[in-house]
Amino acid sequence: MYHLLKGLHEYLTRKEEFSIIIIGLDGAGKTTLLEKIKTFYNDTPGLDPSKIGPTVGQNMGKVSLPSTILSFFDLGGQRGMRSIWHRYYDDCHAVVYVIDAQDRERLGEGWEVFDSVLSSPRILNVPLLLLANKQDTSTSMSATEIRQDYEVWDHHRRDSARRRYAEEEGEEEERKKRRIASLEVLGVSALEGQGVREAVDWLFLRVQNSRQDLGDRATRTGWWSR
Ligand SMILES: Nc1nc2c(ncn2[C@@H]2O[C@H](COP(=O)(O)OP(=O)(O)O)[C@@H](O)[C@H]2O)c(=O)[nH]1
Ligand SMILES: [Mg+2]
Repeated sequence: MYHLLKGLHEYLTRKEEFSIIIIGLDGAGKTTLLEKIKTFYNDTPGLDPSKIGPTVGQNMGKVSLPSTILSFFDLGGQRGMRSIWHRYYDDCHAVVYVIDAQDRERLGEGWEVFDSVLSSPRILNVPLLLLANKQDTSTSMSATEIRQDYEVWDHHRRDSARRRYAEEEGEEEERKKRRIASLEVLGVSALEGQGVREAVDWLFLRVQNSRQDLGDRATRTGWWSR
């Protein structure tokens, strides 16, 4: 009887788990963001920013919210590591792309990598959040400026592709355009925490809402939680 009741209790109080990947160029602030999320939501605080070195492989952090667990995977952003991002695409429920809003010199490189993420059909219907990080610095671009910068960059890319191949845009481009139009861009400071709760709230709501669309993704247990 005890086991039956225990089982029933576990079943009724079980939390749904969603996996969220945090990607972006190296130095964008992904690990600092993950550690800040841990500090805000968990009893044990995350690492102090002064203790964070370049990420080799992945870092993981779980956050427990009402009826939901969000598992964040911070993936290394160096060139060599970007090639493994796609392995996480099939099992993730949301994607966070972090951009360093202060580093104007690397914005183009950041957009190229962002563009390749947007082009991946496997995360086409997964909520995507663009974070303009380092808002605490006086020289950073705002979320609105970051969105505009990406739109201008994307416009140039499409223009030059059209000129080079002299052809009409295909279905993939149309999909990408729709995705960009509905893209959420938020300004944050991973270091000081400004905007971080809003970003987690957005993710929480979006993974709940897109649960039906994603169907089996939500109920399937990812290989990482085995
Ligand atoms: N000023 C400022 N610096 C940040 C912020 N987030 C990260 N950094 C700094 O940017 C550098 C790279 O951060 P890290 O989290 O290791 O980036 P990652 O390679 O994307 O994981 C470190 O020196 C961080 O302290 C932020 O919001 N504001
Ligand atoms: Mg890192």
